[in-house]
Amino acid sequence: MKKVPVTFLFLLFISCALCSALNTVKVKMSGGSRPVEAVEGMVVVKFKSPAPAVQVGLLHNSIGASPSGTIPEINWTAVKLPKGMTVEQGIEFYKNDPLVEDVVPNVIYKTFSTVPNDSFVSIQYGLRTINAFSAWDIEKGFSNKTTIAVIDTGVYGSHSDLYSKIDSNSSRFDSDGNRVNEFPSADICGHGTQVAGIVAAASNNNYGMSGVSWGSQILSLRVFENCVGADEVSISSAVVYAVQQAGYGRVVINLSAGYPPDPGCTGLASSYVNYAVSNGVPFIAAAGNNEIMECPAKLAGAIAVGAVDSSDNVPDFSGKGAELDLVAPGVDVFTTSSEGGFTGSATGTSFAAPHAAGAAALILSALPSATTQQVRDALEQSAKDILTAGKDNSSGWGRLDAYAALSYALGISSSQVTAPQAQAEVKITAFPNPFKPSEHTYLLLDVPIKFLPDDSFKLRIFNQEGELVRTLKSLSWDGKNDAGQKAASGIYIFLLENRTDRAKGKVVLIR
Ligand SMILES: [Ca+2]
Ligand SMILES: [Ca+2]
Repeated sequence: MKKVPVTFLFLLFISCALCSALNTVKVKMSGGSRPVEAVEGMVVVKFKSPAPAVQVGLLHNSIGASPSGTIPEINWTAVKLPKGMTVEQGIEFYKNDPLVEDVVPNVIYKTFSTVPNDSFVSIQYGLRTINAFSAWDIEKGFSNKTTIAVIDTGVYGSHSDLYSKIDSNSSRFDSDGNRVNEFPSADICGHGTQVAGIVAAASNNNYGMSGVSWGSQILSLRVFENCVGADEVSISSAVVYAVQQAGYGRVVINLSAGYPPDPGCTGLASSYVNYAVSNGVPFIAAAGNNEIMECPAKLAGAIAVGAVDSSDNVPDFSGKGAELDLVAPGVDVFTTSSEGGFTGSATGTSFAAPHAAGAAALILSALPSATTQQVRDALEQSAKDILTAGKDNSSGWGRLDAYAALSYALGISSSQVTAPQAQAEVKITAFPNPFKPSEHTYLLLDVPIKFLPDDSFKLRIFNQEGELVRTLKSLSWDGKNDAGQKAASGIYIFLLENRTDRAKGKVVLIR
């Protein structure tokens, strides 16, 4: 029983985005220069050892307070204060009693990663996957101006989470290469709007989602006349236009479209890619959804991006081959939709590439003099190696890590900051144990706090035969398998992992 309140607190933070937040107050600490944020109506007391339980109980009773949980290993007791008593008054009361060694407010911890206030950030798995929260501690994209050219079906420019980000030079191009200014921009098929949200939706604006690069402008260059296809001339014109505009700062091109090479990519494709790259514009191209490397991603100058899902698995459809440079989230990605809302099902390498384009823009914002080769090296060399060791045809150099890429570009040894430390295994306890789903709705895990600031963690539950039963992103289990069926009675082993640590525990399930 003793640890339950603490566990519950963590669960509220982690798996319950819609639950009401803790009531907190600012508490002025004696000797402190500014107030600290703490839980309202609660103090945490350390009693002198040995403090007779009866006397301690009488002390609580004398003001109508009640203990709400203890942490016996370190000898602290959380105390719920009577209604109307402030935290300062509670501290004053306990501090002066001879039974008490120390008393503190229940201070609120904040994570050390950058967490924007956009309401859907918690379900944007792609941001966690690419380590965006840590990347934003280094660069949010405001240090130097950058523009991401979204060469696509257009962008729905009136979207509440995009309109402030759309550049007024946004344009459409016809098949003769003629440009028409199109501002506010419009999206004829919905695809470009989904790409645009991923690269640079308005971020930390208390609304909707967050883009990878908070500071980048979006230049919508619509090359699709209809939903069927876009022609290479209009694409070439759009590329040249994006490269030539002054006042954009450093430009990154994202092209989430292409065609199968037959026999190879056209000379025109080679020309426009080389033009962009030789003029300092990284050219990010989706690898394609037909298992092969499509054009222009196949070209050496393009940075070709394939897809992974939330578990770093490469889907069958993702373009594969020796020319693949890296992979990024591209299955069920959450992003802006051209109906004005959001979608959680954007799937395809189209939505992987913009994660890399956003990361490239962060690098250029931090390092505006970086060459396109330096941007490429940073993205590739810092990618998390997955599948077979080293570069491979299904995942290229590995899965995008925006934080590691920035660290690499800035010359901070990424091994210093991101490499997992020796994976010391920690034991975690489950409550209740045995777990009877007929009586207890959920099994709760009591985990070390180091797992919590960074919600890259994954919980996997195995049966005694070592078969994976359930994969979860929360610290509670309802006793069902991934298919939603009730797990049978038996011993289950759970394994909790984040980027640097792992913890293990056991529970008995009784039906
Ligand atoms: Ca937003
Ligand atoms: Ca690999």
